[in-house]
Amino acid sequence: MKPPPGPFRPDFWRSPIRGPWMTAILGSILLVGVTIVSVTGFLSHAAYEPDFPANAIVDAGADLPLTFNWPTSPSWIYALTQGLHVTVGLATIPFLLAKLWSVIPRLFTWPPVTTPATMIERGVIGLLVASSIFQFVTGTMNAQYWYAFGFDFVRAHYWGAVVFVAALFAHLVIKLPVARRAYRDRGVLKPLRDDIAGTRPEPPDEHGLVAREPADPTISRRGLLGFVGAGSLLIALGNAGQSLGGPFKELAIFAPRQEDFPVNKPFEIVSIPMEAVGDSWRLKLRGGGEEVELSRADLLAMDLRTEKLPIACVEGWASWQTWTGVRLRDLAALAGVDRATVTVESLQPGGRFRLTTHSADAVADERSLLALQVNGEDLSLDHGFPARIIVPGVPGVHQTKWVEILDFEAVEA
Ligand SMILES: Nc1nc2c(c(=O)[nH]1)N[C@H]1C(S)=C(S)[C@@H](COP(=O)(O)O)O[C@H]1N2
Ligand SMILES: [Mo]
Repeated sequence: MKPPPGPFRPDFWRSPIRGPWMTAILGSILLVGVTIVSVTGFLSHAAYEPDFPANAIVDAGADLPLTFNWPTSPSWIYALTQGLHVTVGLATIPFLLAKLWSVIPRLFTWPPVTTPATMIERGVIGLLVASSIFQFVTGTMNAQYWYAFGFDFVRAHYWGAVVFVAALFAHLVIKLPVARRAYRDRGVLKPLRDDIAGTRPEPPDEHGLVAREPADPTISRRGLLGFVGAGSLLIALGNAGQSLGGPFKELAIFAPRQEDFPVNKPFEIVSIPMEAVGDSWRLKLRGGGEEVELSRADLLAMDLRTEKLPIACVEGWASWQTWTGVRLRDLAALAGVDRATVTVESLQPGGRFRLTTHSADAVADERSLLALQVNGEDLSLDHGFPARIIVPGVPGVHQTKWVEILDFEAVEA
């Protein structure tokens, strides 16, 4: 069957550096990147547990598969895992594009399928390409605060990841022998020694990657990898600072949040009436016996603690501030319970973050605060006045602002 004209003709693709070795080396680098991104992504899911308030970081959820009590130490654990997820994710994009470039003639194979085996192989590739593009596009959009999708990002990105990992696994099983052969025949790094003048096409292959009628080289293989690697490094350097915080923030020229202490959701958009945060505000403690009500003055008269702790947002930024407030475990004791989880309810009338549950370990951690002040001053309305949660190590989504109710639930010690 004669292929249609254009890219379906094998002589259309002429790059002299396409071939199994080129694809293998790009795939190997990509594999390192997507492994880091996948592991940290699933960890983030376990830490975030988006099904508030049935939140898997509470002990009650610990018997579900893939859930565990996310640790509170070190306090920067989530800033690290999520910083890696976002930064490595973004820095992997140039390698993803280069890898797709290296195999693009395969997209136009004619006829598209010949045997049931090629049908399966191409189905796997289709899923892999579609899910990786979906993951990288939605992830980048989310980290850039561009919520243009008409679907729930958290769920879609999670299920996209499940499809991606499954397709990647199948792809590895199918393609590992091809990569190994390319490395065995060409050497793992040997082709990087050639300059442009010494760059020769790989020998003809049965996969159709090597050009039938190669053009003269305009870039060496190491030139291509250097170019892609430099792009990747630039993206990494321009973003990593947002997760490192402090002086490194200055370097985060590509990050959407340039300020030292970002506001995730400003007070004015969460529809909390001004009266609710005025003098009549009372914190309600539940769980033991009768409900306990405390004013801000009551709280400020308690044993106050000051801790320097980060807010680490799922979207990649982290911000270290010095918080002052009352320990959650002191409030649990006031409510009349000892070891307990706490479900936090915000004054915010709607939205995903109005309810959060923290594990008993988080409540017991002496650094976990109901914060009243930050950096020596009263919290601003945007940062959660009259009171907010600050728990070390957890994602920012659990650092509930404008707290109204702390509902403790005793657990077996
Ligand atoms: N009630 C409420 N609390 C909230 C949020 C929210 O939307 N509503 N956003 C959370 C998220 S996603 C983050 S990252 C932090 C950001 O805190 P900041 O605005 O003080 O920096 O607040 C958390 N607490
Ligand atoms: Mo966040």
